[in-house]
Amino acid sequence: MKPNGALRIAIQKSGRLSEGSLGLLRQMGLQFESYQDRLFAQCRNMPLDLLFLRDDDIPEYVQDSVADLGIVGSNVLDECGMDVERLLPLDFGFCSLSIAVPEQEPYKSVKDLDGKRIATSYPETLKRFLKVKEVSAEIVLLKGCVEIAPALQVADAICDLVATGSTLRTNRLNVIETVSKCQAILIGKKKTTENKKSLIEKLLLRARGVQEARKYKYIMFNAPSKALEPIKKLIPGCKSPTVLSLAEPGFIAIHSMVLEESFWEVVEKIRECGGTDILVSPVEKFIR
Ligand code: PRT
Ligand code: ZN
Repeated sequence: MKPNGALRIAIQKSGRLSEGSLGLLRQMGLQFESYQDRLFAQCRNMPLDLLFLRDDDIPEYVQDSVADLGIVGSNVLDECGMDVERLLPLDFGFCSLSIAVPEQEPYKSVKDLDGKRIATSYPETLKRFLKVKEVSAEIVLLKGCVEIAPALQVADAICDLVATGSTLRTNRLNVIETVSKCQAILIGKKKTTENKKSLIEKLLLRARGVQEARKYKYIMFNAPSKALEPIKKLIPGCKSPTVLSLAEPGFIAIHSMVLEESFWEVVEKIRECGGTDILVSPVEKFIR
């Protein structure tokens, strides 16, 4: 593949981060085709090429300037020790790297694992964690199926990624310690040209815009004019809510952004203040 001067972003070809990565890039307004068996795609509306790779290879490709940007799990990044810039946590691919033990075992914390064996695919991250906790345990390196190590008596405990927790439950394992909270992260190479830097800034602004939008709902409703003051306290909006007068005297329409996490509590209080006809819509982009 010849370099064409375009910025290159590496994303996971097929796996847990693929859908989130593609979805984010599309919401950032990038137009491209992606097919399962392709390793490369050109953006139609921006000088940007996409590389589809195995997640473990992405940090090295970015460090070695094969790609300018990459999307990878923070767990992979912590483990590989590559020298890259962490540009933006992306709010998807959430999981935690956790230490778990068989249900019937008496271990309550990592301290109880002194002198024991812990199976993991994350030896470097675990080594650092054990050092901080002053625990001396043998690390058993496994590339996959870490969860069956205790049943096979290959290890006394495991250190693996947990998302829903169902793998642990199936294998009758309990978490006793969280080593790190992980999510997808946008990384970039340490040094880049001025041209590429300004394009990266543009992409970061878009990515933040998409992320911010996901946190909010846009809400519109009617209320008696006298309820404006208490309602303003409930929904401060960006600066303050938009207030429009209705044809019927004594009534107003209010528009505002509401945080998704407190949305239902706010709606209940708006109703208590006399708010009615509440319309809610998703926010597609939100640029501060
Ligand atoms: O082929 P390639 O090397 O690219 O993919 P991969 O198989 O190495 O990675 P993949 O697709 O499994 O994971 C990619 C990234 O997704 C990881 O590096 C994490 O950042 C993130 N992620 C989020 C997870 C999970 N959740 C997750 N649950 N990665 C792996 N798991 C595994 C975990 O190892 C365990 O086996 O899922 C199992 C536990 O899941 P629950 O839901 O049963 O708890
Ligand atoms: Zn991998």
